[in-house]
Amino acid sequence: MRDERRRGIGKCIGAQAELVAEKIISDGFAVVRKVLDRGTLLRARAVLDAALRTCTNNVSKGWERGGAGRHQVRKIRDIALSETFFLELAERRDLLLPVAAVLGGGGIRLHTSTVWMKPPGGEMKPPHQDAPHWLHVDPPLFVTCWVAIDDSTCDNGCLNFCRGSHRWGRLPHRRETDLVVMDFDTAGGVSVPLSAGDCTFHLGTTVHWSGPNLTESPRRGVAFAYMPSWVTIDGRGGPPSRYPIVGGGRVG
Ligand SMILES: O=C(O)CCC(=O)C(=O)O
Repeated sequence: MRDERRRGIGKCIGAQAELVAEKIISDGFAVVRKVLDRGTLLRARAVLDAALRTCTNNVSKGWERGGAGRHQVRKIRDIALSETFFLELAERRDLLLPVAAVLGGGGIRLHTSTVWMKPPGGEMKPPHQDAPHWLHVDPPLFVTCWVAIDDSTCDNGCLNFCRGSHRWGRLPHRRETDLVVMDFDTAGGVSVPLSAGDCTFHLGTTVHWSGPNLTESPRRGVAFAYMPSWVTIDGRGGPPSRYPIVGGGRVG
């Protein structure tokens, strides 16, 4: 696997958003460094710690090997609906500009906001595309931005992407604990370690996965899936999401 440690595009503003968008469209994913500063990261961790103490809704637990050897929180769904801090993060211009450059004019709507906790002993998230999770959304135009809240390394389960896989369309998946792409070989994947505060963008059809967390610390990241505001729930009409439009009209 190739290591993308040194390949990210610097702070993403203005014209650089176009470069990031070109990379997303050509490779299916892109890396942007140093999006969140230290103060914002500390706040993100504090908000998450508090949320974990109080919230029981939207929390998905999984059996994680190692560590305490018991069920631990794997992910928190819809964090931006319960925590304003995360909604404001999802609305940041430096995140929205590349998304808007890929998805085209008009408004951008948040579709999901998920904190991936990957606790010590956290297991591999198997190879999948995001679009097959949301078959009811038509058309399936998604860009996901994954922001590292902790350093994300090969040892603690950083993301991996299959470059070019976004051109293969929606692939057949089978249901295990998670949806998994059928007959997929991860050998050609690109590992993307991130420092806390860096982020990646990927398309709804880009195959991606994350490794197990072999360390004693959590590897937390928040994923915002965006789509154009005009897409609908297939056959039912109406907005497909409980989220507000985060980038109204033209983002810029
Ligand atoms: O954070 C992870 O381990 C998996 C994230 C992921 O699959 C996603 O954001 O689509």
